[in-house]
Amino acid sequence: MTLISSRVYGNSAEVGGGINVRSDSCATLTFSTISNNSAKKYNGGGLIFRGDYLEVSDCKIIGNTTVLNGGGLCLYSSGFATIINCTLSGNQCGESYQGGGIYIYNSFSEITNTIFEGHDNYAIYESDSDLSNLSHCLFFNNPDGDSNGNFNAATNCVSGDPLFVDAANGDFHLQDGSAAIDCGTSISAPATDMDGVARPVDRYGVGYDGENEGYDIGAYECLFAGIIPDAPSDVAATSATTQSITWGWQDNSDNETGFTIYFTSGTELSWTVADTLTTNTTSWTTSSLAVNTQYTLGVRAFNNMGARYCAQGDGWTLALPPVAPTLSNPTPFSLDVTIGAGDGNPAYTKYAVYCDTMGLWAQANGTLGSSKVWQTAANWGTATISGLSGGTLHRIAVMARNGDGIESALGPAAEARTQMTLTYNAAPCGIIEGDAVQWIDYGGDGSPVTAVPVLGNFFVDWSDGLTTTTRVDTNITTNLNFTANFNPGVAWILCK
Ligand SMILES: [Ca+2]
Ligand SMILES: [Ca+2]
Ligand SMILES: [Ca+2]
Repeated sequence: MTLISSRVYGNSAEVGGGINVRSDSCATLTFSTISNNSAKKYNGGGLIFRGDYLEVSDCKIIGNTTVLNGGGLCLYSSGFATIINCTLSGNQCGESYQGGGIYIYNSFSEITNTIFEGHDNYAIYESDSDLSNLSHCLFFNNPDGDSNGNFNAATNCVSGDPLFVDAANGDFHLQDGSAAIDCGTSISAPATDMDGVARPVDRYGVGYDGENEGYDIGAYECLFAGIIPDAPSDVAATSATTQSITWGWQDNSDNETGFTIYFTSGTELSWTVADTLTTNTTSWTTSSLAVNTQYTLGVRAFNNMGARYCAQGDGWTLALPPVAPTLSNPTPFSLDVTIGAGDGNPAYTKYAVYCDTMGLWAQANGTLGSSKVWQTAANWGTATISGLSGGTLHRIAVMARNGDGIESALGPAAEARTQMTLTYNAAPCGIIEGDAVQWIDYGGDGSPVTAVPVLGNFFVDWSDGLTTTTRVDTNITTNLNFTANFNPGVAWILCK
């Protein structure tokens, strides 16, 4: 089951007042509110989970009730549940039962970056020991205790007023000064909050400060509108050479002190500051880069109050034009092509092979076509390009493209001549002894052939006027075709 941007409100059932996820099931809930549901006979006011895998993120679970255990949620003999960046408030279990917010029985769970406010009989109650991890959660106003302590780990949790904007009327956004601000972890945190606001917004001097810090606990990230600069957007490479990339972005703030630049190869942004730029800067160039390589740029706008998330974009340097290929093994209709080594491009660079004389591109199977086919040099290997005209000096060149699909110029062409065909035919009443069809390199010599008449007939001449029965053609520079003629002798009628 997947529940996105939904509201489950005011339902009742014997078990699992709002949602009942039964065994052998999985469920994902995000951007959703489960409120004012009630379980009239058993566990799980808002939701009971007895399946294999549950993920609840960026959700509000508010004011649900049950007569037994788990006012908000009940995890009951289930597989694994992960609950992250949720806000639980005012859920209630039955009197003399446990877990106003969450009740966990014989289940594994990971509960992170979540607010528990206004629950009695423990905000979280785990009936077993050491099956669940609890970290970076906020507890406030849970009179019987935050948890019964049976957690495998409970780390980095905080106490304090979340300062909801207006909980009584269902507004669980955080106000400036909330104890939830910047006390969450970035690990596994959803990229946006329940409103779709990108995390994190780091308020300097509050909670965790620094790069990739400032994640709030709960379903909402506190925005500090007008205080902390809005993040830039549209980070992208605007131009590139084989060794440099110029980046651009949109400056969305009018209150920034400057921009912090992060730069790395690959797509995983390493949180190392590469540069700091002044107000209203919208471009940055970096050089001395590797050829045909992907890089990522991150940009944060900051002032003395803080910074929002890091906007990111990636781009590629260009591929170098290839060197000339190596041509070998000519036949009258094909050449073998090997892409030249040492052009300076990385091995994952893709190439297309162009036959200048035919005006066509090599296809993956070696035939020629009008469209480019891109493969690495290793994938091309030694490709036999067929469909070439015989006895022709062919020019073959190679083009490279980078990982972003930007093509280089064609490299220099290599030249090689396809072979010539030397063909000997016999007119009626005779045969050819020797190789009647010969493939000859340009300027090469053929092997001897002899015109032999059928018994009772006589050899006359070859079609080029030669009268010796045996001939050897030499210094072949074009396709040649000769026919041996025989006389109409006694047996002519028979053999015709
Ligand atoms: Ca902070
Ligand atoms: Ca924050
Ligand atoms: Ca600005």
